[in-house]
Amino acid sequence: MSEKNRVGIVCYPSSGGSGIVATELGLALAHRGWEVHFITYAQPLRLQGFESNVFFHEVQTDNYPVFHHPPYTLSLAVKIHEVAEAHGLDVLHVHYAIPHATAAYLAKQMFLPKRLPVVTTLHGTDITLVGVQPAFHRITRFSIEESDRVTAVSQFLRQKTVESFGVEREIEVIPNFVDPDKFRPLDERRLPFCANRDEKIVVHASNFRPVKNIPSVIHTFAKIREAMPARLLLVGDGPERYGAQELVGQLGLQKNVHFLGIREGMSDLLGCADLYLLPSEHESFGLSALEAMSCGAPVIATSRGGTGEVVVPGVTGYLCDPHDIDEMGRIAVELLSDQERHRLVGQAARKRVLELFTEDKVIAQYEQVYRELTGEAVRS
Ligand code: GMT
Repeated sequence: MSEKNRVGIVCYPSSGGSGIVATELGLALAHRGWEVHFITYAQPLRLQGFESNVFFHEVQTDNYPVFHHPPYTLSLAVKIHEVAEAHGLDVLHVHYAIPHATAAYLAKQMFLPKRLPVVTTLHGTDITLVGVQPAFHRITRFSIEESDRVTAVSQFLRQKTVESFGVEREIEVIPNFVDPDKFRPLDERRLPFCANRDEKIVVHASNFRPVKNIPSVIHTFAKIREAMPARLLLVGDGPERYGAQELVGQLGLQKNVHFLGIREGMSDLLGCADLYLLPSEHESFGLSALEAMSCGAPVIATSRGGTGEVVVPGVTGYLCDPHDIDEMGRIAVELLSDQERHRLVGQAARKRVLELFTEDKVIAQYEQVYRELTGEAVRS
């Protein structure tokens, strides 16, 4: 490749799944020779250290007494325009519709008559919880319609977008992915600092929002704890954390539940998990469950949403009503008590990841979208 392909990536930098997918995508593209420009308000969580071909452009916004809120969308549009102009972006890929697809539209108009092709990836709550609100519905629909290409992380989310917004344009499904060399089963079971050898390790990671239904994680763990020695490791932080701590106290589980906060290095932690719990109210894909599966850890996930496209129930994991604690507790205890069954489910989970959701397979799909969109501009 004589000259590099250049992509701008807009995402939320926090621990949510959309930011993680966007960051891992950018890093993978950089490893394939792309020049990657992250544009967001803080350094993305998984963007650690210095990588060649990777640049981070911080969006700063100013406030003024007449504004009730700092106008982030406008500052983002300005930064996108600035980066596109200075670095000659071939394509701009925004993750999470609100307000990123809208800022992209503005930047694209400002860039005329030069071309700035925009790909929007829908991740889940941007459609199911935020975009559908009356205050955002019209602009979400408009921004989706105006993007040059739109992808969604599951068939479920594609369908939801069509139903909720009546959009008629094509939406392509490109699933979440993992690097299976990074997220892999450990050769030898390493115990997290806090656990004893006879204890089962149960893990949940999220942004602790109501949609994650943390009480079901804790109640299911309580069922497991009644049957065997076990620890629950909770990774992440968010508005439900205090409530979760209170519930842990009420159930007398303080010694068995650890709140680890927002962490990098999930691959190491998931490598020692015996079980991963994701009983969300709904989940458009469930990236963290995929990462656990890649590590060979069986998952019990919500049956609501797109998780059925990730987990084959009873084979590579389990899908349950997220409020059916008895059912989740029963499945967890049976699985954790049956070493052979546990091994088979973990192996099947890893196999499914290798077949369908590896970084190589999925990045190639995004590159194909960029190529189709830009014609000659993006080189193979
Ligand atoms: O729910 C989260 O963890 C955050 C949210 C986000 O947008 O940052 O995650 C959504 O995007 C992930 C990556 O595509 C998906 O794997 C999650 O399923 C999705 N969350 C929901 O649908 C609730």
